[in-house]
Amino acid sequence: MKPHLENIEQILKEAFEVINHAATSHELEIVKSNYLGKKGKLTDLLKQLATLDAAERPKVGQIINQAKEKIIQALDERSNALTKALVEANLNQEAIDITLPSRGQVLGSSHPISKVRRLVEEFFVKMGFVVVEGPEIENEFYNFTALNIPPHHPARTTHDTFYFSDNTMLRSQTSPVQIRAMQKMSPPIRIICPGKVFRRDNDATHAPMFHQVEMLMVDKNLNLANLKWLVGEFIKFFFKEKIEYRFRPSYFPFTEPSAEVDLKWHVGDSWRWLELGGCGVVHPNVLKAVNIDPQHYRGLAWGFGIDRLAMIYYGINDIRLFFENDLQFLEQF
Ligand code: 2NL
Repeated sequence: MKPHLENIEQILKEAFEVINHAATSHELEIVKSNYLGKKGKLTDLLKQLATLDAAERPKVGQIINQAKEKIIQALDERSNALTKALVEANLNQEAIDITLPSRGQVLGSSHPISKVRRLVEEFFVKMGFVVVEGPEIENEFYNFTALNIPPHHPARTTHDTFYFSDNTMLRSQTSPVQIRAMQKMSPPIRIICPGKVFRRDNDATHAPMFHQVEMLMVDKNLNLANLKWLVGEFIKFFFKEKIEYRFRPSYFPFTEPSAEVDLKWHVGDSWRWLELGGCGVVHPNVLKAVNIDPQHYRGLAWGFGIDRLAMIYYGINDIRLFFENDLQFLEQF
């Protein structure tokens, strides 16, 4: 069959029709191959040029090539239109409706230990004390020796204290902070030292890391009555009610005399004496260790657990609840 010009017109018309109806780039690929591929309709016509007279060949060849160009152009245009439509459809789908109501934000809250610590600090700051912090990794001198804790005291053993090496450990109380403070300040001193302390203990009432706050004042003419009054004022402030409390004689290497502070606390319908912490008059050896003359100055000290205070205050019977980070527990405060 010879290539006729009418055939070319017919093929072109048909090609434009299918190109403009192609809905995907895949369909366009098929159309392209049907017309311009190895066995495509225009390719067929070009192959048949050989059957024409030599005089006709250039003219018909040119017309076929022009038709080819037109088809390529139509394919390009359709392809661009399809891409553009696809992009627009995607944009519409991905559009964010900024007028929709938001899901709201879940606000966090302070940890009960932080709340209690802040309340303790509030009381002492109002009383003229300064809040002092210090390192959690300590050495033997600050953690034990300066506190008049003898060389073979059980508290010094690896059974009770976390050691890094012979002379480096996690502090087992916040007292080293007070030792450091007494080295830097001169009396009158009024400080409280809250922070984390570490002991090798782990059960419902003991955690290997817990929080302590220690009070220290150094001045002339201080005595045990001043200490007992301060403890009473603190209890009144903290529990917002008048609570009975008592000093029970006790022993610490760093205080003499020493006492344990008990609170008369309601448990259900009855009441019990609960231990709040220990206190005492600073031992002369402790003052000597920081070059304060015990002939002229006296120290009062008091240490209690923040976690324990929080347990009494909120009626919690397991200290581990504070450190599990269970939101259902924490959200109650
Ligand atoms: C307790 C007992 C206490 C102290 C801590 C202290 C500090 C210095 C000198 C003397 Cl620098 N004492 N601190 C005194 C008595 C008791 O804590 O059972 N805490 C939970």
